[in-house]
Amino acid sequence: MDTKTENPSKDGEIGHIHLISQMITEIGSIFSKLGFEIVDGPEIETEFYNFDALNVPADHPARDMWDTFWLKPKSAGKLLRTHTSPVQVRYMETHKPPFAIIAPGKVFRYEATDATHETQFFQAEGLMVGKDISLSNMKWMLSKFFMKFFGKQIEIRFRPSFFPFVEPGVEIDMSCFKCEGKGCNICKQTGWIEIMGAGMVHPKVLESAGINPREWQGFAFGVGIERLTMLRFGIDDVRLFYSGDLKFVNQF
Ligand code: 2U9
Repeated sequence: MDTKTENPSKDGEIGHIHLISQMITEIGSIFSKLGFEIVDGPEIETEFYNFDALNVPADHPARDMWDTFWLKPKSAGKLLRTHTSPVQVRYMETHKPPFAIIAPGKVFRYEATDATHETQFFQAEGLMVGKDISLSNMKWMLSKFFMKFFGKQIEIRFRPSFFPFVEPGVEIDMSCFKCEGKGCNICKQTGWIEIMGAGMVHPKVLESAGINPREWQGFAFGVGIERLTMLRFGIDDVRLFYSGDLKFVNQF
């Protein structure tokens, strides 16, 4: 063997793409085929893009929905984004409707970790703005997404909910992909699984990004990528993704 040209770094096993990265790619590809453009933006954001532009005023109790990491000094108004919505606000400011975008990305919440909460996690948020867009358009779109992601027909249902940036706001349940509604341990015997939040974009949010809400409407939704992945693969603790345990990572 010619020892001079031997490359020890080529020996042994090579790594592979982390499960969450695989899922981000897959989610992006499903929505691309549905006509959505994939967009991204900064992880350090301003209070304006993360909160004010989304109809979450300072000193309003709604802000308490997001436990925020502020950069010092807090008075400078910089933070780690608590959702990827600011990406979509920036997009709306610079693009004319109609459009459909999906913003996957890392978000941060200043809260205690447990089996279903991490201080850093990934979200995908979608936004479609056009003429006469309604919640039925969203229901069709999301049903297609779930069918492709879980590989089978899935029913979805809406329950009324509140998020400051949408009106009306809904919480979305999917029919249990495991028992198909009969009741099992995954859906806690209900046949339904809470999976995402969504709604019609609040007129104030469109307006603050320079879009006339009397002319254009839009739906928006947000989903946790780890949560989707845990359901699909039957993973019971979100902390496993980032534990660095190769016995876990190498299964996917
Ligand atoms: C714009 C306007 C509206 C995005 C939305 C939710 C409801 C929601 C959560 C799901 C689980 C966050 O990851 S999570 O904790 N999200 O419930 N997200 S409506 O609404 C938008 C986004 C952008 C401009």
